[in-house]
Amino acid sequence: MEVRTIRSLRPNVTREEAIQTFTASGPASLFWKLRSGPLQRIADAYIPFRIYRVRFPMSGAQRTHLFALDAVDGSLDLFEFAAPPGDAETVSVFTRNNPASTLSEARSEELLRDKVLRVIFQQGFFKLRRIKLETEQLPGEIHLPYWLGFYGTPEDLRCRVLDAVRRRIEGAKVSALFEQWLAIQSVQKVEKLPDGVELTAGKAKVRVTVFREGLFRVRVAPAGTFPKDSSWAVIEAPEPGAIKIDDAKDEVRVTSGTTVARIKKSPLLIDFLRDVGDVLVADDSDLPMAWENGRVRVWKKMPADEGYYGLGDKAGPMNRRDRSFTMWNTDAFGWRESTDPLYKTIPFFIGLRKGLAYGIFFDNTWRSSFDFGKEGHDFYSFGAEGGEINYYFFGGPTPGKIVQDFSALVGRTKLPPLWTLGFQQSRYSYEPEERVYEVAKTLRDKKIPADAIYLDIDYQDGNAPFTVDRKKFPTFEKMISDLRAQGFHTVLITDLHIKKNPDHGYAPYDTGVKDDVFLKRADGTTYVGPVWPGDSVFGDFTLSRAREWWGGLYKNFVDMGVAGFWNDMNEPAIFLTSTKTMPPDVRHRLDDGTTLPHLAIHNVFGMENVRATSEGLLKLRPNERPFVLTRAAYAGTQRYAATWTGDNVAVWNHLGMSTPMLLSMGISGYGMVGDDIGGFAGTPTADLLTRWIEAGAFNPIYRDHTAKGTGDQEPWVHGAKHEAIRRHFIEERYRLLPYIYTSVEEMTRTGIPLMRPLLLEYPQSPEFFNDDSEFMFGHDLFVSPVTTELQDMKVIQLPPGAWYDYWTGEKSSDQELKKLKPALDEVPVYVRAGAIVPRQPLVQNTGETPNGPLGLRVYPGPDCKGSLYQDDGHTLAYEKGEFLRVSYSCQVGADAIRIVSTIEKDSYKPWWSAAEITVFGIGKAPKSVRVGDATIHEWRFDSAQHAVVFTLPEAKNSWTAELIL
Ligand code: MIG
Repeated sequence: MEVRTIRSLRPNVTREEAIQTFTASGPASLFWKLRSGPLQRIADAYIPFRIYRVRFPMSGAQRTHLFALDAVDGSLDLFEFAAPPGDAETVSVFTRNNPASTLSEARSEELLRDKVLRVIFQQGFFKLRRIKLETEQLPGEIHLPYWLGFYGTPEDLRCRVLDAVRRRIEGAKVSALFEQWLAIQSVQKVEKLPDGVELTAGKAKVRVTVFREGLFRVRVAPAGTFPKDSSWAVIEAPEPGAIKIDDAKDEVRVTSGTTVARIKKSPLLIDFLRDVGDVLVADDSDLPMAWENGRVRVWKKMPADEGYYGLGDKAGPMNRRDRSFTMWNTDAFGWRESTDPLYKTIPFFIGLRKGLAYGIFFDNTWRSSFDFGKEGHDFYSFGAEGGEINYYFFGGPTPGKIVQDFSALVGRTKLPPLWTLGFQQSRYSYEPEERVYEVAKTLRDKKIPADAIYLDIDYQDGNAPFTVDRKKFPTFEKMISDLRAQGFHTVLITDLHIKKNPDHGYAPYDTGVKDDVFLKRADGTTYVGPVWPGDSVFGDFTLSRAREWWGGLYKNFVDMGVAGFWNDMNEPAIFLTSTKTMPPDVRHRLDDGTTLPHLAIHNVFGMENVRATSEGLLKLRPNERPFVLTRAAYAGTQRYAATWTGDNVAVWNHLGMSTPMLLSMGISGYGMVGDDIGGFAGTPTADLLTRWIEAGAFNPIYRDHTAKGTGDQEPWVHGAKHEAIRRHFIEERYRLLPYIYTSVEEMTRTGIPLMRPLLLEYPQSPEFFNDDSEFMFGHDLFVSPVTTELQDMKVIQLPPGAWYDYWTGEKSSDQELKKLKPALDEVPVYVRAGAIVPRQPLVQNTGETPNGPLGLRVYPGPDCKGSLYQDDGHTLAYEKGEFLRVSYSCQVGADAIRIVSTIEKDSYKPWWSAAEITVFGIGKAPKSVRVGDATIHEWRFDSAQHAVVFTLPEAKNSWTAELIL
């Protein structure tokens, strides 16, 4: 029999129905009976709680699994004993709401139950007065296919087990809780606005307006009054352009460009369509928009073939379908696939079917949630615990256009300093001073290129931000300038918590008190919370003057020549409290004199913190590009800071998870992103660190970082063989910098990230939509990092078109299936036929002038082109037009290949004047090589690489070269 998932939020189910469905649900003698809290008002809720022994046929191992019904979203969740009960074992919990790390050990089933209960209830979803737990060991033994025991990430495992269980449980019919949602009613009145329509439905008003062509906005005021319009994310002003409104009896249509909003009147339902008729997304007629007690929610139909991509740093597969997520910025040490929420809130996603794409940005900063099919199979939903129904709809039509439009709406990454694209070395913590010098020297002695060294919290005096521990760092200023002289940029951590340290001449505290910029509670007292320095106070970052105060704190470090700053813990993370953050009665002040509760500001607090840092640095060094690294973010934070994915773990699975997470960040507008190379928690094995350094060479931010107490993790730690491989990939990164920097500059103008999921480049090829392990690095490189220690065959399906092997130059045929066993020193990388890739001679850091010609690798193919952007790499002179831009193209004829270089802008003098050109895919030596009108003789044919190589001594002006075949 079928396990019915629940429309728990469906407005029209009665309490009686609910209870009935539940009691009819088969062998439900195991349950938790929940009463009280928000649930008691509605219905008694039962959570079936069942234990199964699962046998894995291949190993013969038995495991005990426990399935529970999650009363929040009505899903089945799996709790797994990793070893048979009785032993000292690990318990893994795969559920939506439980940070798995809180359940790391349990010795018996009793303990497990106890812990599960505690964890679920600690999440604050239920406030229980009484829990009744009845248990019975079910005799059932489920046989699951062998792969469950061996392959697959926990998230995979979870999905598959759930599937298996859904198919096997007899008579189980589950249903859960119903809240009294008030659904929107029928439209009584339609008013035309200059940019759209305002609809009256009962007491509620709904505005459907056009923001930009093909970009709509929906706002709902349940009681009929729209609050003041404001957003932390949106930076564009509306420019609706031409719109068309058709008000018919049953529906109103608002058309902008080729996108139509169709509002059905009874009840009010909003659909978005292409003007040719394709429905992009439609409200579910059983589930109109609704609200309850301050909460708001929107449901949409979920076609069987639609996937959902985006949502920022959510873990697990890029396609969010069949999962649900919470947005509540959280310090999530040692997160895994199932951990949610994580550090960031980017409430934006793309819905994608073959040939049809749209985007939705739910601009609501409260704790919000997105459910893509856990609640029901044919609808999805999003909503928040407070605030407005306020979402933007992007009509696309392509995923690329949606990413462009979304990133324009919330702001794009600013051009970063070039050094931040180099290799960065970090750990928690390099101390004392001698160790920092030693790490820097070793990198240089071993000729491992690097640009940055990070100092984590231990350089500070008692962990108080903006101080220096002079015992460990007696000549701190000299160290910074010595490092600088060796080509290292120093990045200092400066967390947002200010030590509560009155009467000690601690300026950050004293000036903050004097300026009244610290956060207060509802009763007017300053909020004090324990973090690294002990009792701490916090800037009220939603106030301009608090941001200015904070920005000014950087003066001393900036004067010392510190290059960049790292704002950690800004979720905000608070110790010794079960919520891990500030209490809800903290009041955030706004410039207009009003305040907002923490629940409304929590998710943007980190963003306003790094905004203060970035704006402060710009003020202190007006002609330098700031570099700030943040952990927490809301949509749009890329305007102020780069980011990383927080505290990952030094295990293979995390290396695998890094790709879909970084890709998801990229399509969520956040392109300057990396993860802790090698893993933060734990110590990587030699092979793992090597593979991670290989993969990281093709990530936007390339930073090796690890936790306190772990083994050393610098590239040289595992002996000569590993060191050589790692050096090789770091060197390749540096050789590719002209291509990388050009792609990053493109990202600042278009929002298209450096690291791109295949769906962005191939939206007509659904077979690539869910590719979580491969990606495009820039427009032309296809990268397939090795993220497993298994020696299995790696099968790579190349995307449409012909490709060249990046390492050997060998050309593959169209749509070739590659079957490879990459050795430890190999990463499959392919170049699109039709690419021209600029490169440079090796340097040890980006401050070093490359010695030699610009490299141009030409890969003949259709639509053959490339470009190069260069500037001084660190000032804002580029904003005044001081840059070089060159575009390249090639035409492939039957008996000639022509390569053209066109200078588009030459207001910056690059380091090169010569260019070395390598043309791949040439079967035999050409008859001649011509540059302009002249035939040249200095060229060579590389028969192994099927390439012709020649140098243009003067390549700074536009030129044309031709291979006569
Ligand atoms: O609670 O500053 O994610 O990168 O090394 C730990 C010490 C605080 C967490 C960050 C990590 C950093 C560490 N921090």
